Amino acid sequence: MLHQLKFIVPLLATIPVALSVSAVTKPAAIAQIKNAKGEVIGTATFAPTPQGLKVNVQVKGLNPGVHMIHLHEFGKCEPPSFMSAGKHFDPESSHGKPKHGEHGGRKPAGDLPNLQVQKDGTGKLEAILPKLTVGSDNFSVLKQGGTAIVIHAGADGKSNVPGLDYKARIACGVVTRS
Ligand SMILES: [Cu+2]
Repeated sequence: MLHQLKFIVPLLATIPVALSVSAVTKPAAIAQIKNAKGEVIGTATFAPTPQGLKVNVQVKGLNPGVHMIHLHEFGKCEPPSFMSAGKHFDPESSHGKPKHGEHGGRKPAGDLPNLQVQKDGTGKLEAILPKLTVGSDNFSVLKQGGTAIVIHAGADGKSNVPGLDYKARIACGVVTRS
């Protein structure tokens, strides 16, 4: 028994090192973002870092202005409304209902900072979502049922798309393992 342990203990000690190296280098998930016509207008990539899940978004062909962008709770993007993606991805909400407002004053774990789209229709965003993962847990963007990244018509009550409410969904991408 003691003889066997001598081999097992050094083996266990090397595992955390191997895990942390692969976590930094691998972009583990990707989403192809499509508009309501089904055209690909950008991508989002997801890479685990020691600080959390790093999200990189690149889009083109959108109306200039400030747009809300979030991860939503289902990996389903059915145009043109994209309501199939469900509500915001908020894995902490299962631990009790919010008391005030939409999320009880707390930001859902899958909410990103607003996306600024330039005059030429392109936009870029890099952000870290500290609570999210690419594992098999409830906080994973690859959880059972999936998640989707959704871009809205505007932000802060102001729409950039004539005829659409600022909350309307104008683009959506299902997050998949890369
Ligand atoms: Cu949203």
